[in-house]
Amino acid sequence: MAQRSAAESGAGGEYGAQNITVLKGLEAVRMRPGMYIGSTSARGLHHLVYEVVDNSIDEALAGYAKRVTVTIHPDDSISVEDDGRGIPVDVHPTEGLPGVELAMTVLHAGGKFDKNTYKVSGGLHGVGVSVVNALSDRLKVWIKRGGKEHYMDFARGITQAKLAVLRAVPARETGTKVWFKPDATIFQETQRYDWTTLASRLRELAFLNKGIQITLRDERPDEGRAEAREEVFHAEGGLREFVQHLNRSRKPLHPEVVSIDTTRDDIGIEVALQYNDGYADTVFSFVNNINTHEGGTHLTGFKSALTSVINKYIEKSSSLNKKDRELRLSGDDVREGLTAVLSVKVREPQFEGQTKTKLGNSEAEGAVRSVVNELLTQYLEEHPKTANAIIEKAISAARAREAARKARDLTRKKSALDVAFLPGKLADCSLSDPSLCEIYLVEGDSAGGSAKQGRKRDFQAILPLRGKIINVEKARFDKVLSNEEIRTIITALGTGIKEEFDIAKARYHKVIIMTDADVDGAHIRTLLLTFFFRQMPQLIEAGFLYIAQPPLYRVAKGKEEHWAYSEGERDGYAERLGGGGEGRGTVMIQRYKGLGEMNPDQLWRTTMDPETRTMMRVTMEDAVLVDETFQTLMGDDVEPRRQFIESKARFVRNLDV
Ligand code: 0RA
Repeated sequence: MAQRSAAESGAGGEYGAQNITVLKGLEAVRMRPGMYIGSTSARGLHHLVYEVVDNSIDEALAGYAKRVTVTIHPDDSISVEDDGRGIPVDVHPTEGLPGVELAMTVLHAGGKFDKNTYKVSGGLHGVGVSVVNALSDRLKVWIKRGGKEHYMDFARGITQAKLAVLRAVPARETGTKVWFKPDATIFQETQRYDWTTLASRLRELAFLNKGIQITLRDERPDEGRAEAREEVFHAEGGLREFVQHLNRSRKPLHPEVVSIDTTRDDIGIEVALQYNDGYADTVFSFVNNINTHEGGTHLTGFKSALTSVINKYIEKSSSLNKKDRELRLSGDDVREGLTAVLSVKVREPQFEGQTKTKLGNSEAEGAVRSVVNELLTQYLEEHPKTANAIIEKAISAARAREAARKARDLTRKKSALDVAFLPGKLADCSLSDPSLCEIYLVEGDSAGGSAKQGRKRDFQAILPLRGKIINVEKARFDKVLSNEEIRTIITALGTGIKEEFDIAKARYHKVIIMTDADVDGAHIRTLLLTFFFRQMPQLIEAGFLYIAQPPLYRVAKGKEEHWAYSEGERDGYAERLGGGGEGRGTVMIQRYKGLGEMNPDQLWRTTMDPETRTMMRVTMEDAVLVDETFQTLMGDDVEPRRQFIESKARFVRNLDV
């Protein structure tokens, strides 16, 4: 409602029928922003930038723009500038408004005035820059085109200044600059842009779209830094460089990155891969620059072709003995130690799945499969050294798995993960509806004891973890499975694992990691997150994984007590209690190093009571960033890990509240 009255009184004069339609459209965006940008949390705030950047990337992919610059201004407003053709400014023959005004005020107007341009952005983004306009307190656009600089101004989606020419410029100077300030009444949770989040997405875009130069500037003042922070992302090597970057702290098994870049059936297909000496499989897939966390047809095509090509190569290898030649490798075998990026560009992507990040287009499967089949076969034939390194790795993976299979009594292994054999230390809840139930994975017996006493036993289960949790980044799957704590967790969750994983069998819809607020706690939390990220990503995708937030301090005076979750909060409470001067007694500040220091009632009130607790939900929003984080944390380099753990709180970046 507020926007309508603003429109009526706003500059710009008469409003005809078409303007009312426009207002209704943008009003809908302001009423239900989540429908258009997913959420109004930090994630949605950053989405605004990606939306505007996507338009510039499209202009670059069409062959016109070479540079994109994103600037974070001191007030957390953003500008995105490119050197493309400039958004059209001529008046649309039927709509009666300049192209730029249509783009900024009509939902999905993006390609309307330029049907021939091949637009790749879509799906999660691609809702159109008008959505950014609707959700910005203010948005301004400058366009250099046809020897003139044009300007328009909007407030909450409503035109404030009609298109005007500011000045003459040399005709060869063209481009678009969009500046916007997100509306704080919409983005109530946070208005602050995170450098690392933006940098990681822009770096990814530079890898995915070779040749484009993307600059990120941060003009916000920072202690000890006079100059604006700036980083330029630019990858002439595209996906090859992406894979090198992902493998930078891993040991590659062959020097060159294998890559494919071609078009089939109107689908652009790019693949790059390189094996390393680790055990994890790190395969990222993208469709039109969007990370397809849930995979889809393109990924299926890639995986099946990879398995088939490697099996065929082994079959034909005269250098192998007969026994090896007859091996049949599984998908897991051929993906052990694999780092790969698959990027496809599809004209009309169909996104499916829970988070709409799964490609549904059936034609993509066959196109990717046949391209990878042909070109990877050819590559291996032409590069026997690389081929040998790859098949050696895959054969050793298959051998290890087979040996482990034989050594283990299969039926016993199965029953050990069966819910009928629930671990004795699990204090289960009494309700049986999983959607109501939650399980706390608690570090240590003493905290486990407090949690058991403090919990509501009808819906809260407690699983104390006391042994060492294996680092899944450094061990093969069967070794991971032999880890006592991991088996206990899998059994308690009831979902099974790997091929047998079934989210429908989850016994709890909230799995809550609760560890101490110290270095050891951060380490255990990281080990658990790594396990879930690598072995049960579906649990994270379903939104079932959480991190408990126990308080760091108790600030009390007399009968009044407060729980502080940061030093700032602690000081705030201390000042309030101390400054009042009226109450008797002194202000007591107690620091909680471990959960075990809280009594059961305190643990319940501060950390476990659904009415009052704060928890962080773990998301897969940026799997690439998460992968990097885990590499830093779990890889062989000790120093970055030490630094990282000591600055514990950084972890929060990968988590959504
Ligand atoms: C459609 C047509 C043309 C340019 C653009 C869109 C365009 C949009 C954006 C958004 C940000 N930067 C942009 N750069 C270009 C040009 C059509 C023509 O010149 O014939």
